[in-house]
Amino acid sequence: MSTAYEVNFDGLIGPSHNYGGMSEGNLASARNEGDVSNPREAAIQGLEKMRLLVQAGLKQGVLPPLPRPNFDLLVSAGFTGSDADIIEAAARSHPKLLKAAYSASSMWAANAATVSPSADASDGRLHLTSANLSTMLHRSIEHPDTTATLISIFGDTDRFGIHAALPAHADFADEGAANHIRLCADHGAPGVEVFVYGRKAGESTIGFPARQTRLASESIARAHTMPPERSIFARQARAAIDAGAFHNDVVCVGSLDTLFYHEHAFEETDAVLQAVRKAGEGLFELKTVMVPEAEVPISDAITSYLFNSQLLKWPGEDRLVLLAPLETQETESTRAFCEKMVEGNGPIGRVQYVDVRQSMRNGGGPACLRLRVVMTDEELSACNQGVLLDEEKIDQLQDIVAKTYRDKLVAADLADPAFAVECQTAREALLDCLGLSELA
Ligand code: SUG
Repeated sequence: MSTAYEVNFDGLIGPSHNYGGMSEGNLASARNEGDVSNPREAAIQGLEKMRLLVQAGLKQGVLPPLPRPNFDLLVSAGFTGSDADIIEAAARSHPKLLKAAYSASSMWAANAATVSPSADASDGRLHLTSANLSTMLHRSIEHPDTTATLISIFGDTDRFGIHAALPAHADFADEGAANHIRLCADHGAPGVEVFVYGRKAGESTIGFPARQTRLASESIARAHTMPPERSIFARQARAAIDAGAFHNDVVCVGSLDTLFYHEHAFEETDAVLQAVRKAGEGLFELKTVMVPEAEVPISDAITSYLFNSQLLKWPGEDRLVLLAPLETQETESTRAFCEKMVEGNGPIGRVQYVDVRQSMRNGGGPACLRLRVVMTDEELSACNQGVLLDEEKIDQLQDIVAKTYRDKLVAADLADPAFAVECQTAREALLDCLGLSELA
């Protein structure tokens, strides 16, 4: 077994971060629609979270914001002429479409792709499949640029398998790592991958959309050459989706040998746990922390984002650390649960709170903001070094953000063609800093 690290690639929050109210079934997105956003503060909050991990000695990477507005979307909708003509016409006749074209939603990197480390895959390569995000229009436009970004970072095809998104049909709806859990003894050891889905292909559901299908999950497991005996398919509880858990990572997080989940996260919890234990026989002993509804009602789990936390092996600490949003500390039931949990002798020994409020108000907590990529030393050396962060690089990125991002943005601002130029200038400076100018 080679040494491997969990590298967290966070989505760098883009200059067009705004509260569009565009995600049905995501309660925070609906609640904050039309509010004034602060892209500068959002990006700084995200970078400070990355800094915390760098300071702890963890490996941290970053994914740049995607080009916004997405002119391909606007051109597909029949708008023509210069960039300014397109923006002005879209603002007049279809402002909602312009909002979608401007969405900074790629910040939620947990939805960028599904990742299977080389220790899991039969072909010994590290696999990433871009998510088609086909359920929400503003997210469905991410994947071509995401795939291009992944190719720029993980270009060595002998080591990395980068897969384009699945077909953009409802049967293949895929939201990436937000519905995927990897359990193992050690990051570099073979693991069991749990693919969580909300519906089957062809199945119609009522209520909030189920954004992941079993067919999509199975297709990804096949493409990643996952051994069937270490691939588990688990159904997300319908009640959780209807309560606002639009992704499984809103009610569950797993890391190493530990699964931290809400009582109502899965449709058949016992069967899921039993399948994981069986698949993990000889590899690891599953540890579970179940949060009962009686202590934390699912509605509190969703508003506080208790589970949308990063569960980390923190250098120098024996037990895992839960990096949770401040909202978890401010919600009585979740704070009380966390206090009790760390006093016990379970696998999670500390909870640390971080401020990612700008993202939270669109339904994205600490876990949404990062894509976990387990990488060996050789894989780390083979990837684009420019996206791996140290504090100096974080300072440089923060300087660019401070100089090029606005601190106030409302929907009406999107109608101004000058804002498109502003977004482009900011992105080019960021790409340059990250050694990714080829993406400009
Ligand atoms: O897809 N919000 C995102 C939040 C994604 C959170 N990701 C994870 N749980 N992994 C979504 O619903 C809202 C954008 C807006 O309304 O402006 C949004 O897209």
